[in-house]
Amino acid sequence: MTQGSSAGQPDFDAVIVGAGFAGMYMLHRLRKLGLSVRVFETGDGVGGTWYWNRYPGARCDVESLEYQYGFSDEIQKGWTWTERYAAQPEILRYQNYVADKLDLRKDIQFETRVTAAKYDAQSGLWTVETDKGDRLRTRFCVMATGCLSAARVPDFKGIGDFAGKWYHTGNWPHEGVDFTGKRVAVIGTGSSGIQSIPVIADQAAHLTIFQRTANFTLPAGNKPLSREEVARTKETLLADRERARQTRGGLICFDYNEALAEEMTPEAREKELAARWTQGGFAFLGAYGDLMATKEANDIAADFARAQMRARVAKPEIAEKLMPYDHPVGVKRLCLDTGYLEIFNQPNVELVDVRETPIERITKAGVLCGGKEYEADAIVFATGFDAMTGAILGVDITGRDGEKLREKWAAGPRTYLGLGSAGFPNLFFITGPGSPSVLSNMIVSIEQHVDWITDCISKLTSGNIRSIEATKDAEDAWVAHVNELAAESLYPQANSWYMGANIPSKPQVFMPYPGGVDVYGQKLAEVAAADYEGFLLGA
Ligand code: N01
Repeated sequence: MTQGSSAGQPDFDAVIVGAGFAGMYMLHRLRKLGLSVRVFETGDGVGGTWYWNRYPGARCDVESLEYQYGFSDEIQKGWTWTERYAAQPEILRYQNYVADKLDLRKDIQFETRVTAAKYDAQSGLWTVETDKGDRLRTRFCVMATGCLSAARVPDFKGIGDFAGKWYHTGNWPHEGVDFTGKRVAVIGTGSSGIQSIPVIADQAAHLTIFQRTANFTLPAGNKPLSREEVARTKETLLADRERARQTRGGLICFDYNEALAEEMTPEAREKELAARWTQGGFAFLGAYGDLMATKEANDIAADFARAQMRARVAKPEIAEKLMPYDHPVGVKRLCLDTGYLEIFNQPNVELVDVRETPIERITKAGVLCGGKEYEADAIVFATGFDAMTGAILGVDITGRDGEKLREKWAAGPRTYLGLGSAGFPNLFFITGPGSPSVLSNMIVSIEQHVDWITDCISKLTSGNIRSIEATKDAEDAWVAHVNELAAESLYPQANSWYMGANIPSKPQVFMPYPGGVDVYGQKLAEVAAADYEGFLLGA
């Protein structure tokens, strides 16, 4: 436990909250600057999202060869991915390999949750408190808390009455769960549900799936990577990463077709959609230039996707229930699955549409829905996260004038560039709301932010500048800009976690920046080159 040093003196130059991909790289960069750094991490190991999400079937939906750090040739050359889409255990092993390689753990305090951070304008220091009783001062505070890390179980009545065991996909027991011979209920059919359901269906005696929104899903096409593919990437990764930064999504595994839907013949469109559907992954959303921009263009792709999905389910009435009709394709996170729709052809699998018959409560024996009790020995909540803001606001953050971040963000997050918030000096968010984050390859966006924050802190320390803080004007303009871009897109047409719509009490604001990693990166560079225009530098 660390108790603060004498008044006015920091205990550490920087505190980083979280030891996932973002916190690990931030630690590495700040240490290289010669700063003293302490990382606090709730888990007992590194990994963040990949430490917690150990549910059966958990796998990344970005290809392994792109979902890795791109800052060190030595690190990437020393690691060999085995599958096109890495499973959670392999990603966690990779993160531990990086932690070993960079000797990161000596500066990480595990099993410690940061509970509060308060800025003192006089000393220019943050006081950080933890659930283990630490209380220390730091000059810089970096929230590397992840976008999808605050797991959320909905407020169902009666959970406490349930006689069996229940689990949340985002907080899965480390020892694993054996569902063999059990009656299992899964609530939620987003990415986590769609990945875990086929594995659970293989084990369970009976599986009941409670679906509120049918989702677009396409076969992941996972496969072992060939030696040649891996070897090729080892030669090109650093250049590939540079190219990825110049793309919309931080990915180079596919290109966007710039032609508009109406400029293509129906045959050419069909061919393009089919090729991208077979390729797997997010390539499908780049089949033509206006696929994510106009409803008419999107409808063509959505019809195509539904036809592909329908063909995988034997019974037409079940297939129909699994068809997403209420939102354009791609505006909720597109799901990649391995055998998801086919499991509805199994006799031990039952689908309950909770829009037709809402869940009334959890009972001692299972789930009461539409007046019928579905008995279960175990319930899996694949119900998602308090996304993007949940983990940040989980810490009681108090800024320069005593303002609470929770209050400031009560009507939705307010940041400049997703990096900082006015009134909260020297507080940085990695992939915060207002940045491309969840709409991109997270590793590319994490590196983009960590590099920018490192350069910024380096300039402050070398220039004896005490603090940096977003101005209110720049922040207001940025929030308005993000809202305008979102309004011009199809994103607001879905009740998605991008909009905060999965949490009844959450304000509905589109949170990520939808303008692309390339455009955003350009903006970051311009701001830094213009002496941090839009930020206030304190002497
Ligand atoms: O969570 P989700 P997730 N009653 O919010 C339903 C990333 N990720 O953990 O859509 C009944 O998407 C909810 O219904 P609805 C990825 O970015 C990546 O699956 O709100 N149902 C929905 O079906 C992803 O998008 C990977 O109507 C309720 C589900 O629960 C993000 O994490 C893998 C309900 C929640 O889906 C989150 O995915 C996994 C209620 N009260 C996750 N409340 C990969 O890389 C919620 N639901 C592959």
